[in-house]
Amino acid sequence: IWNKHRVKKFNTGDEFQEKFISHVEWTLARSLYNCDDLAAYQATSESVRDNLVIDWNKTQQRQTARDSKRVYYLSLEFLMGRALDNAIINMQTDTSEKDVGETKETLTSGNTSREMIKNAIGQLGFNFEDVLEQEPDAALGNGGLGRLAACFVDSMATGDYPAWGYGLRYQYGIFAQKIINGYQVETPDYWLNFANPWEVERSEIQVPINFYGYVDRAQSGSSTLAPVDWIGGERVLAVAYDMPIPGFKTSTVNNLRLWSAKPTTEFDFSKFNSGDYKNSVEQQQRAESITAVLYPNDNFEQGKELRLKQQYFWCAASLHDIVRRFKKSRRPWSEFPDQIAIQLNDTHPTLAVVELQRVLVDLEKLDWHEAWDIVTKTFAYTNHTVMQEALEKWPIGLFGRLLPRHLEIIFDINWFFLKAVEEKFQHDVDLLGRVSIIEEASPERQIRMAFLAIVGSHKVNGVAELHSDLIKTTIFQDFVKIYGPNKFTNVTNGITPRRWLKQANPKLAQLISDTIDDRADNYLLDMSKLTALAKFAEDETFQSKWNDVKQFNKLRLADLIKKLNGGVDIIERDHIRNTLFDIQVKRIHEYKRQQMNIFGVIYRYLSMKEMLSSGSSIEEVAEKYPRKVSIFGGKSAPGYYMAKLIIKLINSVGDVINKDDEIKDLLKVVFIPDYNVSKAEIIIPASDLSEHISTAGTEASGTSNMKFVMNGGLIIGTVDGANVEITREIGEDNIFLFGNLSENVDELRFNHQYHSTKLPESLNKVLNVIESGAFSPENPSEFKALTDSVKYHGDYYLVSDDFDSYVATQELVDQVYHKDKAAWLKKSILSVANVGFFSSDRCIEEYADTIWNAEPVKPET
Ligand code: 26Q
Repeated sequence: IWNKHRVKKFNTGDEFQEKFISHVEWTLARSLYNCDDLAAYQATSESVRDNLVIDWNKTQQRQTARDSKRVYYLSLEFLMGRALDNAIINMQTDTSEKDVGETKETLTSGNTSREMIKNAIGQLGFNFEDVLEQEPDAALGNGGLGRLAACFVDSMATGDYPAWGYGLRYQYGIFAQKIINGYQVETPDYWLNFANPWEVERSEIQVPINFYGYVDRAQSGSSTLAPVDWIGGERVLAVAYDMPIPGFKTSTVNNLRLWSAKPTTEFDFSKFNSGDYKNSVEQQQRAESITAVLYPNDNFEQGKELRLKQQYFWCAASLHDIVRRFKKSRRPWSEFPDQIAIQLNDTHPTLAVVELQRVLVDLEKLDWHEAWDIVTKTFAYTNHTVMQEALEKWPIGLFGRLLPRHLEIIFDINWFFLKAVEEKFQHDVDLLGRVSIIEEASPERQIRMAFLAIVGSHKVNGVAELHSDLIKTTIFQDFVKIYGPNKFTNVTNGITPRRWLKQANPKLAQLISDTIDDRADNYLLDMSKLTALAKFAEDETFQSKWNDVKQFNKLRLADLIKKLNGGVDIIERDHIRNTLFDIQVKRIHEYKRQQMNIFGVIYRYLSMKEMLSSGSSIEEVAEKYPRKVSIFGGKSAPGYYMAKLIIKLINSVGDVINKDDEIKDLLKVVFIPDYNVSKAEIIIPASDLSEHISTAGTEASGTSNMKFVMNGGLIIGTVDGANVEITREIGEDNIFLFGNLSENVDELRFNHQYHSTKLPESLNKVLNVIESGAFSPENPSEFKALTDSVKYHGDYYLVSDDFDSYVATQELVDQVYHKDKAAWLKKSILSVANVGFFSSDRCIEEYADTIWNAEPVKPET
């Protein structure tokens, strides 16, 4: 009977419409007469989801039946963005050729899934793009690390890996940014305001999680390593919410499981009986605060108890789930690491290491060493930063109160680790203190989570070559000595070309598939196919088509900017074709040096004004400083004073420059509020030039650099993070590098500290003008903290050391862009031709081969 009534996928435009209407009428309980864009979005999503659900169930069945090694990606952040368009694109199921001319309206005709649904929705009276626009971003992340996790789950599904993501279902994702009087103002992200068609609540999967309480040694007697009981003092439930993760051109649909906190059904009867009903209920409700909000810090750690609670809640629930699934296989514990690989996305999930040890020793009664062997073979750790302020440390007082048993286990782990180190390096007296997981700090000892993650893992990787080298020679140097160099490895980051090329830039994707004769978009799975573009790099007709695509995307961004600016154009539309779009969008951070960018803009502006006042004509000015718009976007952590001041400075400079008629629209400054994934999809394809200008050695990898290159934008950048490998892949003629190298950073910083270094004349001029109040007449000292940082506080980010080479390189950019458009287009085409390495598919394959030892589970064809 089950077979007779089997649910069916829609496969044609007609069948889609039937589903759509049934969802409008039944699921949404609406009629066609009050079906607005939002309802159309919901009905479309429900319909597409129905197709996914069928494959999702099959995938889980298949992976269970095959019983091969599974991968779990633990990340506190998944910056997914929108799901609908991605799901539709990934629905392309086969590799058949697209019919040119006549579009076959079925899902099996290759490239047409998107067009098919677009047409079907059009016939129902809706505009496809408007419908897609209704979806709020799933913004459960801060920036690079969270978006990386999102690209990874996409690639893991696409590569048919049996892999799940585990994270938290925050009620509020990263805050929405408003700009009021030039200042960032944070407002809550109400992403769950309307029903979310992309999640399934698994209300039957509820894991009890304990906090606080005490350790009861009754069962262990005096022996230290024996199992003990942890009697928790507070208990909440973790409820699973699942999101389907479809692969591209495969029926594999993986799972992203996000945990949500809710009160237990147990009731505090002592309070209740004492008549304190209200208080008792209120305390229970507080459980929900654990998953209420994402911490909005990027690359900065703050030792807050609620954050630690989030981490444990999530690690304990995920591990419980993983162990439960393993136990169903009835295999011996020794096979756990053969069946399971767990990847730690930074140190945020390091408690999972401790929790697994606790489960094995205290609950499953394994011998300590046997358990520890299983643990270390299971986990691997990815580091994303070398910056001290981002390294997680927990004061043992706070930690021990919340997780008393885990603190004991950490001390034991540390004891065995140090003992082994001592045996091996008897002569090195300082070593033990340097590598101890417990830092002897005042006022209190702290747990160094990165060291715990290293000790608890069999592999540690950085995210770009330079970064992986740096961690081996700086923060983890001693551990290389202890474990040997093979424990430390590199996996250079990547991005998914489905979202960042096909979805964000349909025009370029179309031009590529036409040009390399790949109508079924197989290049999105094998990016080496893009090298076939190289032979058109100097072809005039092709260059002109390439340029038309860029022009289209620049207009699309100009439309967005106009909309955000209350319907008023900032960019001169008639001149867009010869306006250089210079873009820096990413989290605002001193190390990313948006301040250097805006100082450079000010310098350009002052130079233009000087030319004019010393008698040059506007044509002469335009010759030297051709048309350009500087576009910024990004959020500051709410408590990060300097970053917020940088935002204000950018907006204030924009206010002055944008209304200066004397320079005749030759220069504009735009700050796009509320930069997020869906805005990135519009912004990135529109760039001629993007800025990746971090102080050398500070940006672990960067991933937007890859996104810009994949969309035909050129880069101005420092020799930092993945810029190094981008240069190697696309060729040094095709990137504008400048600035000091990471090996000189320490010395330069030392000089600033101990000798009075002289500012370059150019930068001095800029800082003086800022201090004069030119951009803040009502408060001339408004930006003092920014100018003082360079002048008097050691210029930690080396703006003064890189400024002149930055300005000179910008002038070189102008000359190539405006004097030799063919050369520019050639660089752009060659960049895309050679960007293939940066597909996250390559990256996931490297993790699978060198760290997880996991194989794909292919759907039967
Ligand atoms: C830690 C403790 C408490 C609260 C917050 C945090 C926290 C949150 C987010 C610490 C760090 C982050 C995010 C870090 C991050 O995004 N790093 C970036 O990772 C990218 C992917 O590997 C790299 O490309 C970037 O270079 C790196 O900055």
